[in-house]
Amino acid sequence: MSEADKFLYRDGGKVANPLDQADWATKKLVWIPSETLGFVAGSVKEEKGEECVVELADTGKKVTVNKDDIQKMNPPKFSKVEDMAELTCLNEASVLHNLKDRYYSGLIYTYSGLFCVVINPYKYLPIYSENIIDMYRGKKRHEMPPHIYAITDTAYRSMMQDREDQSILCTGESGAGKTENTKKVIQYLAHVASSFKSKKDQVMACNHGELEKQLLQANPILEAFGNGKTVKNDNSSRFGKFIRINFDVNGYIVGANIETYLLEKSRAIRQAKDERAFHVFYYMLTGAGDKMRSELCLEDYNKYRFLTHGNVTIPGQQDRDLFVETMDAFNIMSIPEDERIGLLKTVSAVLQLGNMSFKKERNSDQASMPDDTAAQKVCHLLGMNVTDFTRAILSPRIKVGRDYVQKAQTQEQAEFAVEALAKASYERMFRWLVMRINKALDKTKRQGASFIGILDIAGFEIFELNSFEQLCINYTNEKLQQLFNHTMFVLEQEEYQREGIEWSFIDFGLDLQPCIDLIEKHASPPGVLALLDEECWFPKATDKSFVEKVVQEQGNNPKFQKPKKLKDSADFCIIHYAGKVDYKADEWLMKNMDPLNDNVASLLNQSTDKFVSELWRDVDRIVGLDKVAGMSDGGIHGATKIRKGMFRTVGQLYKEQLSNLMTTLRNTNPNFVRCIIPNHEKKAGKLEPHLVLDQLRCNGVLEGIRICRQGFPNRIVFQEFRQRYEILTPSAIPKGFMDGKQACVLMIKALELDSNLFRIGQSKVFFRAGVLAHLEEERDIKITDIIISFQSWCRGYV
Ligand code: AD9
Ligand code: MG
Repeated sequence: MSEADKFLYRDGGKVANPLDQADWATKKLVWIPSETLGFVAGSVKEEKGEECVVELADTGKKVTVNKDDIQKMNPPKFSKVEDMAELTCLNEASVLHNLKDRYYSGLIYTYSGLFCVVINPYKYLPIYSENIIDMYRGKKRHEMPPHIYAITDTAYRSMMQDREDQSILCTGESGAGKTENTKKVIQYLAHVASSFKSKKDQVMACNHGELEKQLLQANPILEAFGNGKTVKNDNSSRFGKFIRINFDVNGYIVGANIETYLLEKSRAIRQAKDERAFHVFYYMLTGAGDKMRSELCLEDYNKYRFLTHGNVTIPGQQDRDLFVETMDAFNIMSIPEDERIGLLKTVSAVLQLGNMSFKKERNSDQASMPDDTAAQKVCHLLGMNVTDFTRAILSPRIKVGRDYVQKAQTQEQAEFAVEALAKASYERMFRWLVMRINKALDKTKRQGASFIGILDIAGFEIFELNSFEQLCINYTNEKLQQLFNHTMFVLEQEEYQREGIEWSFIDFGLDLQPCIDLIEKHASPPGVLALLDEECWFPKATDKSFVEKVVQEQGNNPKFQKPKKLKDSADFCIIHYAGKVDYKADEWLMKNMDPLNDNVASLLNQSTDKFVSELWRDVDRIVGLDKVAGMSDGGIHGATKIRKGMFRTVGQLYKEQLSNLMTTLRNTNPNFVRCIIPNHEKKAGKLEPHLVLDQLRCNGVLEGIRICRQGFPNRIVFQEFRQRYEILTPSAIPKGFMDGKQACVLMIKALELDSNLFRIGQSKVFFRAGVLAHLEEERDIKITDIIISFQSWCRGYV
């Protein structure tokens, strides 16, 4: 047995001991809810109407519980089962128990029907080497233990065989392992696709090698600029991404493309306690040599106001080395020196913007800037004239009616403008970087025959109070869950049709539509995002007037709940499929408008620095309108009347991006990977049951089981059914040969099952949830009887 095997195979696939099996049947083992452990095992001693007396397995204590709270335990042969869809007793307790059992044995991947569930091990496991990749290559899912490689290989093979585009969707809460698993998918594909090299194909192979290297290097670059330390994860992705890898008809990678979503740009200017800004800030400040330091006007950590907590380090991480690695990655990506410096200058300028400080003038509300050292540095880095820049911040030209007037700003407005500028610069730089990476990854310009897309995006977020960012991410997850439910519905339906059985399966995807409508519907009545947009166009609107509109339009929507009149409490509540979420609408108008001082934007557009002017190239499209949002009177920092249709809100842009993503995903065969965080202490070998249960609820695994139970979740091929259960119907089948289906029909008749409990298909018998478990129990009782009589026969014989 290799070192990796024990992290892949369950106890060498041991067959359950028949005595254990008998024990399970006679003791009537069940799970009952426990506050600390999720569920505890017990044995049913007595049944009294709606209640049962259960003896707890660990303490021997007897408790009385309601029958509805009891969940049946699976027979021991299902111990650490690789696909939980096979469980005869398909319930929450068994799913949790199985995941936990496997996790404590070092088995982090488990299937649950269409899902692959993975629990973060928080330690190195030897299961990601090239040897392991080779083991998984070309194997069918059931031939190998569960693994992200198995999912990837299945996707790759289906793509090659059926010419159908594929997607792999990783979701989960922060720190659950989405990004790590995404990287493994790419590692697998890069390895498998480049192994196609043949001697005569060397020129191509060479190109492929380079492309794959670049593909693998895209991640460290994106992580340097888009990840940061949070309290939950030292390497938390502060953006979502969809990586699309294109393949030609031979299975070679011909190119790739990355789309990113919702970068948390506010991290560039402010960080919570124990958190960091984006990694690149620290890499740059620690790693830059003297020459670069002066070129970039770098200062000490504690000189920057935007680095809220100075130099926060990450245990075990060398920012200096990572700076070198990032620069190497740029090299491999063929991003030349001048572009690298351009990027870093922008990073430095973002930091420097935070050091511009304003004061209120003594005799008026006007802001002044007593010291322009920081402004000079900003202008040096960004190629602007410092007088123009200062004027643009302190007294920009604003359109009033048909004329432009110069409007002095208050201290608050000037500070706001600078922060908005810093965030916008960082975001634009990130977008440019993604564009640049895409240019490198797509240089063959060859349209692939088909693709595999990998989505790494945050799962449902339910905090005490939730803001606009959570609404966007929860809206995304609502749509992804709808896709899952619908896929499951389609696949089940196809299976039932193939087997020619009667069915009336409901499309549970439809269940989610009311909540999705509540968020995204355009009109009659308009949803939350549309109402937010409407308020943004409305002069003098406030977050409060927005909430009033939502309540007015959606107050009676069953997925919506009005605010409770409590201080500091939520403004409204949306009933997402993962649970009730309280939203607080503070700053939503501002977040949705994302206003920017267009005077500064125009200066940047005309920057003497080629890189900077390119970042702001499109600026004419968003400014020069009446938008001068931001900085005049009234409303949200005075968005003066804005011409509708010219300016796009954050909500609108995201809705459109998500809609494109969903269209792409709907045209693929989706593979769902649910990442689970086992505890919030980043500890290996510790699983908190309730934390895991909550996630199973949010990520649809439990919902999947509920849906399964509406149909015929257990299915068994005729031959196996006969082999296993003929013992229950010894005289049903006449001697001699009999066709499998016919034999099953006779057996089922002899079992006297209600006709609603089963369907007989072309190759399998289908059962409602729990029926097979019952047959299994009966079989065990029969076997126990046989064993007991055999034992007494032996004794008599002796
Ligand atoms: V976030 O939403 O971006 O904050 P992710 O992406 O879900 O989050 P990530 O993949 O970054 O989480 O994993 C968090 C940490 O858990 C990693 O930095 C690793 O230290 C650890 N981890 C996750 N998966 C594995 C694994 N399969 N093997 C070993 C792992 N360590
Ligand atoms: Mg991540």
